[in-house]
Amino acid sequence: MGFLAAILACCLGSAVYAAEQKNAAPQHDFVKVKGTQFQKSGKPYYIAGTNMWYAGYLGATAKPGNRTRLMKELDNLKALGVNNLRVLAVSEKSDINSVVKPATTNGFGHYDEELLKGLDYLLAELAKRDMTVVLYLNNYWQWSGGMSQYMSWVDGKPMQDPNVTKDWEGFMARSASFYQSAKAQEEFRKTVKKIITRVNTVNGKAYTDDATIMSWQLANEPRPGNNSTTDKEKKIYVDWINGITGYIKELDPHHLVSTGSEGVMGSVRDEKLFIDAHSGKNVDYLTYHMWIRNWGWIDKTNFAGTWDAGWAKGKDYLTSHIRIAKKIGKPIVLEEFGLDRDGGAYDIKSTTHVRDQFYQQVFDVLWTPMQKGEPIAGYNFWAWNGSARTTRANYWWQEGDDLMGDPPQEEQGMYGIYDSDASTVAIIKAFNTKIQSLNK
Ligand code: IFL
Repeated sequence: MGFLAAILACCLGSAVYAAEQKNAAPQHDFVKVKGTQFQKSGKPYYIAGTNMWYAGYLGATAKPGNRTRLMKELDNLKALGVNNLRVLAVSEKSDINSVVKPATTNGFGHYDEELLKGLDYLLAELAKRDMTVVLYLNNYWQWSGGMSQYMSWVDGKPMQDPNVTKDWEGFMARSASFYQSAKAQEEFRKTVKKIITRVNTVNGKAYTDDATIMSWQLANEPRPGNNSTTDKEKKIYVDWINGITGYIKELDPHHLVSTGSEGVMGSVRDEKLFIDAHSGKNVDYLTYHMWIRNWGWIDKTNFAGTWDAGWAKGKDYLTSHIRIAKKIGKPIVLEEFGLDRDGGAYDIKSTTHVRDQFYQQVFDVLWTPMQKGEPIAGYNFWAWNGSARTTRANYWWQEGDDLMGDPPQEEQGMYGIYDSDASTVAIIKAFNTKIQSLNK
């Protein structure tokens, strides 16, 4: 204990001081941005990560919690060299089919404490394994309620399931109306505050002091609107990002803040908008996602015939965003990408030859700039299904089923990696070993 600390201990009372010391993470343990890279404990910190949106759910004591499974999954991921998870922090209750049930928030101000304790448990278990987590606080898509459920609570109109209506344009406009709703923003800020200022019931740490949290993320894939987004709506979106990131930094100045954006494709294909959305002083790094099949660049029923042209676009998307990050002078993380099993099958027994090739090619593209110290700071694949299994003949999730990386708005087994997908897992492990060699 230094001289100043000794005086403090004397003046504050040693018990209080000791408690504060226990809770306060030393500054250098937080993941920080240095130039266009991350650092942790004074060393480079490249992300070798996965998406596991449901990891907090598994931490709950009662169903859908499954702590035994959670620990097994974390051990498996650790053994694969995974050092970071991207996880949903909070969900909103909705009655439509494609939304996960139960939810953290059951109407404005009504939180499910058991699910929040699940998040506490997850953080405590990640800390034991020296892993970090990106926690997103909302969702542009419906599978966790998200922005459109906020709007339903605001105006009382029922949430529309775009899986049923097929009106994705209408759905996106509804989600984006969230940015303009004073009531939705007021309630969102309350929830953000509730989560960020929480004290972990498992290990006693204030979330604000917990270096296990790498970043607060505004939402999963926030977009400015649908394909008819106006300039005015683009400005509203950028203003929203600047406002809410500033609010988060006021609550918690130590943690990084990110948007969860898909990149230019999630910015109505407007590169300037993507740049504007990530140039604010409280956005610490850029995020992007690469969805080669969702965006129609390849056809899952004709991989052979569409691969070359589709992959050319994918590769360009990967590298062009690293250039954008360089221009802005911040790190960037490829925090989602994935591909179907062969032929677009969902069955766990189907092959994954093209997916394996795709993962390898993505990793090869990332590795060269990583080695050169360019702004690409890591990746999270989408997603970890681990030991989850579906018994549904139609592959659609129902309440009570195993939770897996494929969320309830999509067929179970579509993009997620099972622990039995040995060839894909081996490719991931090999790349993670290379990445970890940089973290020294
Ligand atoms: O499941 C989807 C998820 O909502 C997302 N991006 C794409 C995933 C696969 O379609 O964030």
